Amino acid sequence: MKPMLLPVLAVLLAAAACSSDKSPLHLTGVTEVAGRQGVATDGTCYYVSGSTALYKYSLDGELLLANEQPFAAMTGDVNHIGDIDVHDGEIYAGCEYFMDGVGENIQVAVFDAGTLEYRRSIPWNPDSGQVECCGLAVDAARGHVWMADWVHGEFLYCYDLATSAYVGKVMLHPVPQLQQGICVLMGKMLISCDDGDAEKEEPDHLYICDLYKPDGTLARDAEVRLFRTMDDFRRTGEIEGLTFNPVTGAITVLANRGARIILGMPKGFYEGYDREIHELYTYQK
Ligand SMILES: [Ca+2]
Ligand SMILES: [Ca+2]
Repeated sequence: MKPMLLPVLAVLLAAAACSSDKSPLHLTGVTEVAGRQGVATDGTCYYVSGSTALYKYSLDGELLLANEQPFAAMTGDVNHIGDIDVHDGEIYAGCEYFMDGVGENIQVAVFDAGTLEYRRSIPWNPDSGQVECCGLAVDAARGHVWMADWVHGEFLYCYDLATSAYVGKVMLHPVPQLQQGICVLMGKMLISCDDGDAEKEEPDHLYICDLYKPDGTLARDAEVRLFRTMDDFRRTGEIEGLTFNPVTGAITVLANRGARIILGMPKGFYEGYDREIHELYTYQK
């Protein structure tokens, strides 16, 4: 185990052992960004996804680079990016053509983290049953990349990082509703869910589960537990992607506020807002 991962593991284990009210994670900073979908960090900068764009920020929140034509070099129709991850100098982005409640041409699109240019894709296996990709996570230690499904959230779907082969899926119990982002560390999966209704000022939540058996193979089922109630956003809204900082052990979550989103459709703004604000909330033990 790398020494730098020890504080990260300590955060995970301590937080998982606590109820949401006793979570040891506290808010250390809020940074406004341009994207509304996902976030990833390698400890040196933040990568942020909008629905149709990728951005690179310094850890202080300075915009360093943008790619607002990320689909130009990709094969087939693509119109949506969900949550993202970063691994070994590359951004992994859950991409698809989303229309009428289902995704087509679902893929893990890989971009150069230095230039934000498209490199290649891991295609989805339609026979897996997955019909949408809201987010993904790279488990570098196990050589896997996982995809989550906003429409049918019963399963998480696993692909081989080296060969792109479909490995299998793990069933979630209970099923987290309206998943948005996922993030893996030490075989545990954190899941962000937009399950609080902003109309009723309900907070959204993070959940945690184990995806592997002790022998390292995929579990058939995973028990999902509440990790944290996100009741400290500046206004209730839409939680999106999330990431770990592998250097500091901080958890960063992207959240949107201000826009009224009813059944997934924008319906104007809440009082005091004339636009939707996208922010990174960072938490540390
Ligand atoms: Ca999303
Ligand atoms: Ca919400």
